[in-house]
Amino acid sequence: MSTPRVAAIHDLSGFGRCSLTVALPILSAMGVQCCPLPTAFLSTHTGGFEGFTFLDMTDEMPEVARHWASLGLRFDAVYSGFLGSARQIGVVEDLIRDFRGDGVVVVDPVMGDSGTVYRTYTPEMCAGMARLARRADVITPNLTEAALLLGMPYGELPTGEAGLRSVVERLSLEGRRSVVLTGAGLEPGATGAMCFDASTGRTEAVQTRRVEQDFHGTGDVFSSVLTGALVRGMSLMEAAGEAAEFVRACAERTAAENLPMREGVDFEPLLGLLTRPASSFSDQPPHFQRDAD
Ligand code: PXL
Repeated sequence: MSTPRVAAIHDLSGFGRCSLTVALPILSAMGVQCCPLPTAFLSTHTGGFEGFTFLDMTDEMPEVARHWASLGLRFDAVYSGFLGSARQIGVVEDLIRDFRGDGVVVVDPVMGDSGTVYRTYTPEMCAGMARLARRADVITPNLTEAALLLGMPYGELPTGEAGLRSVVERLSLEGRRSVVLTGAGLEPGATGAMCFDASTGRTEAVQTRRVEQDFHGTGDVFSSVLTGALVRGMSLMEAAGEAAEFVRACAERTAAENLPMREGVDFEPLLGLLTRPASSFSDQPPHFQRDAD
């Protein structure tokens, strides 16, 4: 199998582990080539830091797309996340049209968390994100983003297993789009995702132990593992299970270390969990060079 290739359309934040600084190492560890297309360059992410810089890359993005098209590039997935301007919605729609081919389109409709919209997101951007999400094969909203996509107040989102099932089914565009709703716990002490798989028409939950502390960027970690697993041929449910377990392992480790929430999860030492041993890439036994006697 040739190395799968993903176009990753997210911001690059210098400090605070999210978006591209998460997607690049995770996809690489999974044996997937990650081609970054930054939507903005920030000194840090916008959650919990004051005075961050923000360089909007909107004008550069169509130029990158033009060059990629001239090279005849194709991607096994187009994977988008945090966007830097309302105008980028149209740019990403064009990118999806031009590069989706037979690949999968994963849109993480990044807009907010814990009932609050992120600082740089305007109502126009949120409306645009809902439009962009219509082009996706798979969307990965958290509960806040699900409420925004459904146009309902966060506090009125249905809860419990039946409620969460109804949310993903309503978000599925009558069964045409897969939905992985993150941060969906079915009982105290559990968390995970409620998933609607458009290829089977089934709704199922994946659950794991909940780490009580929240960390920045876990949605990006989750969606990056999910995208890598999908392009490596896993089913949606298997991919969601991998993503949920990796996020849990990262959050457990980070909670034990008492790191500040805004620094994200300390995932780097755990990247090996996503990598198959090098020997599994070969049917030859390892060859050792011996010194001549
Ligand atoms: O993790 C989502 C995210 C991505 N990128 C930037 C952010 C956030 C959330 O705050 O600020 C720049």
